[in-house]
Amino acid sequence: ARVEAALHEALAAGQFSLFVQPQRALGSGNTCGAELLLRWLHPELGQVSPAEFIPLAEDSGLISVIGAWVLQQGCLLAAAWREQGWRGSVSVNVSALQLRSAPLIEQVDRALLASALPAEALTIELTESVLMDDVDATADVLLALARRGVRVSIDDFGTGYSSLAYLQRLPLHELKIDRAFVSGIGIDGHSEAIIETVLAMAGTLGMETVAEGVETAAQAAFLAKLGCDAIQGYWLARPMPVAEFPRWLAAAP
Ligand code: G
Ligand code: G
Ligand code: MN
Ligand code: NA
Repeated sequence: ARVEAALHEALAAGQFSLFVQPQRALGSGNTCGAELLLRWLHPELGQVSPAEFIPLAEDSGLISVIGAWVLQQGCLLAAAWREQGWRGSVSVNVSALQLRSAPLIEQVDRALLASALPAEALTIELTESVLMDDVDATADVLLALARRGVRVSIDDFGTGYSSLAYLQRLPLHELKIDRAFVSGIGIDGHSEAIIETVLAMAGTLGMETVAEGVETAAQAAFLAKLGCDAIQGYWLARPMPVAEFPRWLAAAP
């Protein structure tokens, strides 16, 4: 109950904010996407990581309210950036409980309507475990998203257990290679082999690929050579306050 009160207050007091981390297409060099990352600046605790407070928000049921806020803000921001000429897709992370709750599709519809954002400019990121946990229920939600034209991405790919048969059956647009594998490039042959295999599989399944946690030029070069579509990570840019993104875009090649 104390946590619930704190999260309520955080929303009301405007303690939540969004950061954004750009993604670059390795072919064109364009900034093809940007992931939104929720931040909670607590007056006494300082920055609290979403890895800590999202589980608490799920337990207290507040995840739905917070998730709706992220979707609304995310779509409004994406629409504003589009207005300025940017043609990328904005990625929003969605947790297991959010996906299972009935209002997700309604929240997506409301956020798209209020922002007049084209559906393909919104990408929903789900982890593998969320996807595979209750495949039938998940499939319904993914189909509803796909019918609207919203893109769906599998986050942290390679850290969970995906059934390849389901991956093929579900309407999925993108696969994000977990940074644990990217950090092994040039160091660990197993990680490199896994990346190569995942990229080949994504190609076969017709999915786009984004490598996460790219921190060096050598990692980017390795991924480009293997045909990975896009990269995200500190090498390109650290997550930044959303207000800084237009200036970053203007300066990007
Ligand atoms: O940005 P950072 O490394 O602190 O993110 C930690 C974790 O929190 C990541 O797994 C990320 O996917 C998750 N996360 C960030 N923003 C959101 C959000 O808006 N909603 C949900 N459900 N998870 C988020
Ligand atoms: O689980 P998810 O992929 O949504 O988590 C994204 C998190 O990864 C963000 O919190 C972000 O701060 C972190 N991140 C982004 N780029 C890098 C990077 O290049 N290196 C490391 N170590 N973390 C990163
Ligand atoms: Mn993510
Ligand atoms: Na990830």
